[in-house]
Amino acid sequence: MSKTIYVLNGPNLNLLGTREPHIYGHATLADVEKLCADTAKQFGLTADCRQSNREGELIDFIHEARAKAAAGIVINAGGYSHTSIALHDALVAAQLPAIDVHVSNIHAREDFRRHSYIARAALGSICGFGVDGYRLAIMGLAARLGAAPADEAEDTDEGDDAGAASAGPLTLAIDVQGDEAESGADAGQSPAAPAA
Ligand code: DHK
Repeated sequence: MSKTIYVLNGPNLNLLGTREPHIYGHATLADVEKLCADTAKQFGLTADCRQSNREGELIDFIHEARAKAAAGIVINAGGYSHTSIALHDALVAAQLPAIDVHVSNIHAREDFRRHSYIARAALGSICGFGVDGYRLAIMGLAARLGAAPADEAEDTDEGDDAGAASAGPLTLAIDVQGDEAESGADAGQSPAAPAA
């Protein structure tokens, strides 16, 4: 299995840190990409981070993830989340576990932000946790993939692994996934299956 997670950011997310900081916070896209790389590394995974302001290029990234049989996709499609049937279709075609991420709480904002085409093609959605949502998305994917935290798997005490993700939530995520018979997490759906 590939150990690469594609982390895709859509339009205007290159402006993170300076764009409406009261909504999107002060962390930059570079901060987000480092957070993703550090979190993925904790699970023995690699984050391949891309950003584009163009819908077609985002679709090409999803096709690339499909062609390379990536482990999964974390995607914040920005404004395209609310408009793009083409991105939805690309994710369905990819048949990879995908997580729909939004920095802001899209349900507490304008009505037009409340619907996400991406969410319909995703394993799950995370919004409202600021850029920490990317970390939570990777943790969720790792749990679904059965990827153990590197410090548990290798029992090492590496100083540089003491990044944003702490042992407690990681352990919880793995425990939840391990209890899937009761939680219904695999209730007959493929990982990328749209919600009913
Ligand atoms: C980012 C955007 O650019 C908006 O168009 C979405 C999303 C919300 C976010 O919260 O990350 O509506």
